[in-house]
Parts: sequence; structure tokens; C-alpha cells
Amino acid sequence: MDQESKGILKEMLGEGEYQKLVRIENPDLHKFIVRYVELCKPDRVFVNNDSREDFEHITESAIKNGEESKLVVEGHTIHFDSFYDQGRDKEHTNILVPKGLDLGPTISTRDRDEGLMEIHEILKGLMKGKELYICFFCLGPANSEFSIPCVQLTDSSYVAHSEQLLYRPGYDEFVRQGSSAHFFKFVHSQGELDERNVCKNIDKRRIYIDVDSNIVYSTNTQYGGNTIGLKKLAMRLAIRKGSKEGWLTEHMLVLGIHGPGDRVTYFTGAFPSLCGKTSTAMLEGESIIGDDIAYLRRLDGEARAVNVEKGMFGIIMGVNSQDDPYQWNMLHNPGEIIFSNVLVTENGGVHWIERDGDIPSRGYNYSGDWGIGKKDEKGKEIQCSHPNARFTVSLNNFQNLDPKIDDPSGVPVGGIVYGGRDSDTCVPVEESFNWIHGIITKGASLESETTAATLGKEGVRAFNPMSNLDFLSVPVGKYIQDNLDFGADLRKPPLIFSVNYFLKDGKGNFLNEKTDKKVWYKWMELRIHDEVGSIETPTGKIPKYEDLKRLFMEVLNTDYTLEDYNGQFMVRVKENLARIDRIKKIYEKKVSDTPGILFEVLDEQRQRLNKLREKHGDYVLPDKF
Ligand code: SPV
Ligand code: MN
Repeated sequence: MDQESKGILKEMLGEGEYQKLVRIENPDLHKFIVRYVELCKPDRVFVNNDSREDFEHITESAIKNGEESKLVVEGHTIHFDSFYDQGRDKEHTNILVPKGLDLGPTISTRDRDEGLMEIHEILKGLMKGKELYICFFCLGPANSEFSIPCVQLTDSSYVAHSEQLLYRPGYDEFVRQGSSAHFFKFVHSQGELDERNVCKNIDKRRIYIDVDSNIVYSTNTQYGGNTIGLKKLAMRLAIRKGSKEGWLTEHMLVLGIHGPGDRVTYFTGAFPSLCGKTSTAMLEGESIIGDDIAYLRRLDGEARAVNVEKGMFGIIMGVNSQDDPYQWNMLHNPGEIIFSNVLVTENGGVHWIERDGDIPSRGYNYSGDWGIGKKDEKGKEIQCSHPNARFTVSLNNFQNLDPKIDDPSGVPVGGIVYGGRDSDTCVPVEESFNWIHGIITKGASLESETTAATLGKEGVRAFNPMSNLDFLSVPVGKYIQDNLDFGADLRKPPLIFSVNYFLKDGKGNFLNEKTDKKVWYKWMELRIHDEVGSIETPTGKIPKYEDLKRLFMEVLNTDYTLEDYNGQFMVRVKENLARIDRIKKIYEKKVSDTPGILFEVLDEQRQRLNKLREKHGDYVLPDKF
């Protein structure tokens, strides 16, 4: 580092923090820090070297600053985001694109020069009165081909605390890599806060991703999905990096399914929000590696996956003792948990939508003092907790954590699962014919029906390829091609499946129990090892009745009837044809770089379905194949 930068840094940081920082011999890092400390003007700077005292400084600051408050159970705290800051702000989350780069109409972008000018204007003096936390992390396991070092600058102790729970520490990795480190950088400021310690200037909420310099900026927001740099913001940087280097960043859980004997077969799975991703990752009797983001690489001709994170920022709505035993136990034991946007009861406990027990008649929530019947400005009733209320916890707190979570070479991927909310088209579980067929008809064709918990109209099918659309930073067609290429020369590509937990009968009743998914995963596990047969339909391979009957008895101790099977696995030709039309139209109209093979594979599927329709009509039972 040149003398001038050193001098400035020492003055800004004070001797103790300066010494911690300069142990990392990386001039780029120092310049970056000088630049944003000078611009944002925090009162103090804290450098976190991952020591116990430094971790404690952050957790204690969160309480002292009022960003979190202690709850009655040891280790539990509550954080609130502004009433208007309860989810990802898609409108103001933009990839900054230099002139000439076109990512297509489905990706939200902004001119790079304009965006950088605006965000630097917003950041001017924005940390006045605050402490700036400089924290180092590692995405993926340490000392591994997967690792990406990251530095986070934030004036929010809640964000720093959340990241401490969610990501692997990275200070030592920065020291080790010195000036050779290529790292992602995040600058976050929550901006001015009101008397409730929530953001005041939501109109200046911006999340800008500069893929050119690998810097992400986030201002005037606290909600984790907008601020926790290493989560969805880093995903955009990693997707671009992977696209250049030949690996994938996916919005996927990683799960170990326990087969016969001691066999554990690993799956990754992509599901849009509120489609059963967490409950799948937390399947009883199985083991979790991750619930949200995975990197996939080809190592020695094999697909391998890691969890990018080491903790969970989980949706709490609907968690109950019956369906979610692991989450329930974790949430009801002492341990470090940050609850966000749930109801705090009068005795310092918490409550949320669809938790066991009665809803307390009053308490405190994201709207302030709350009582049953409270309404918002538009006259809409405010529920006890926000539908997107969450808990943040380290995966170490779970009894079902898989021992391979930190394996530097990841876990081998036996199967990949794509699932959306679909009331009338896809069968509960189906295997694709091969990698290309799976990527195109399952991943690239993924849709999900909107729910009451999301904004906008209910029941509208939203196109969401690989459930990754919100996070793409390369054109959609290029991303599909990267996925196709990934499987091309693997020794044994993972099998690709679709699942649908939301199929309904004509009267609007669900055709499956929530627990049925346990059986689907055991069936897929056996398919991967070729230990069970299947039936070929025009859309893929479905289970045979006898196999499911046996598995339902073994896994759930229930009698699975032929009537249930027929209702669930009937091929819905008409709806499948309509789906192909919808997907094709989107790719034709909105994705100018769609790989040609996508249309070929969809056309072949259409022909198979038309042929079946000629012979057997629109609704065809499995015994016809
Ligand atoms: C999701 O919405 O997919 C999440 C939560 O995992 S967020 O961090 O907001 O992206
Ligand atoms: Mn997610």
C-alpha cells in the first residue's frame, strides 16, 4: 500500500482496527475501504477479524444500536424492518450495464454510468453517526475450488450479525491470499432510521449490482434479501463468474436422501419462493446441506455441489410442530436466532402465522403495537406476522445437518429437482428422459402460480426458469445454454426430475398430503441407482403403482390406493399442451438468444402429446402406457 493510503487508513480507523486491516496485504482492498469510508463518513470503523471478541462486538452492537432486541429465550433476538421494507425490492434492484450490453427484457437493468452516479450521490455522508462494520467471509467451504472471498461494508449491525450466522468466516482466507485475492465487494448503508430503528427514506432504496467491478451497493433498506450482500446480491456476481468459467450458481437446496443401507444420495432442488423448498430441505429422516443457494462444478467428470452458505434465512409462516419437527425444535430451544417481522408477545415470546396455538390478541410487530383486527392504510387487515417474516440461524443448530456440509469438494449430485406451484398440469413426480430434456422441459420451463403471500393477483402462472430469473446477470438464453453445457460431458449426469406438491382435483382439493413428498424422494433415490422401474409417458418417466404402494407403506405406513395413484399420475394432455404453448411464446417473444434446441425439444414433446391425444383423449391413466 502506498504511504498516503496507509496514512489515511490509520487516521480513519485508529491504531487497533488499522492493524487488523493491514494484516491483509491487499492494496485493492485498502483502496476500496478508503474510498467508501471517505464517501460514507461513518463516525467509527470496526474491522472484524473473526475472533470471538469481534463476533461479540457485533452481536452486542445490534442490541445497543436497537436494531435487535432480546427475547425471553436465551440467544433469541427480534429485528424489525420498515412496514414498507418487507421483501425484495425488484423494481429498484438493477444490474448496472455498460453501454452495449443487452441482458434482455426479463432482467432488470440500469445504465452503469447513471446508476453509479446516483448511488454515489446517495451514499455521500450516509453513515454519519454510525459505526461501519468491515467483515470478511467466504462463499462456499474454505480452502476449496468453490470458495469465493467477500468483503462486506455495512453500517447495520443486524446485517453484519445475520452474515455472521449465515456465512463462513473469511478473514484468515484474506490474510492467506494477500494481494492475489479476487473477491466480491458489498457496500450497504441502511441510511437514516426513525424512532423505531427502521429505514426512513424508502424512496431512496436502491440495490445496484456492478458486474464490471464486482461491487454491489445497497442503500436505505434493511430487509435481508436486499441487504445481506452475500445472499441474493452475490448470486448475480457469481452467475456471471460461473458463466465465464464453466460452472453454475443455482437457487437450489442441497439435500441428502438416505437410501437402503448406509447410502446417502445427494439432490439439489430449485423452487420459486413459497413452493415447498424449505420443507423439502428439512425433510424428516434426511439430512440438509443447504436450503437456498448452491454452486455446482464439474470435478473429475462428476457434478458436485456445495452450499454457498452455512446458515438459513427461513420463512417462518406455516412452521408448526407437526409438519416441521426440525425447524420447530430449533425455534423452541435456546440458541442464537434472529427473528424478523414476527409478533412479539407481551411476555417476550414470539408468534407467527399458522404457528401451533392461538394467536395472541395483542403484541408488537412490524406495524408497531398490534392487536387482532388492526388494519393498514388501505383497510386491509394486518396479520400477526408478515407472510415473509423470517428466522436467521446457523445450520449448526439443526439436528439433521449433513456431516459433509463443509467438504471442500462438495457432494456428488445424483439428482436435480425442479418444482413449482402448479394446480392442474404436472404429475407429483416425474423423471426426464435425459439431461437436455430435463433442463428444457423441467428447468427452463419452470412456472409457479402466485399465492396470497406474494404481491399482485393470485393464481397467475409466473415464468421462472430454474427459479433463478430474479437473480440472472447473463441473458436468459445464455444461462440456459450454460446449464445445457454443464451436463454435456459428465460421466453420469445427475438425473433431472420435476415435482409438484400442489396438484388439485377438479373441485380445488389438493391431491396429495404434505408428507407424500417423502415418498417421492425415496423413489427418485432408487431411480438414480436403477433399483426401481418406471413408465414412459410423453412428458417423462413416472413411478409404477406397485412401487409407490410399497414405498408409501414403508415410509409413511399408509395404504396407497390405485384411485389415488390414478388421480395423481393421470397425464393431463390438454394442460401439458397449453404449458408448452405458453413457454414457447415466452422464449420467442422475450428471449432473443434462446438456444435452438429448446424449441426442438418442446416441439417433440408436443408431438408425443398430440399422438397420445389422438389415441386416448385429453386425460390418460398410466395403465394406457
Ligand atoms: C427468496 O425469496 O428466494 C429467499 C429470501 O430466499 S431472499 O433473501 O429475500 O431472497
Ligand atoms: Mn431464495
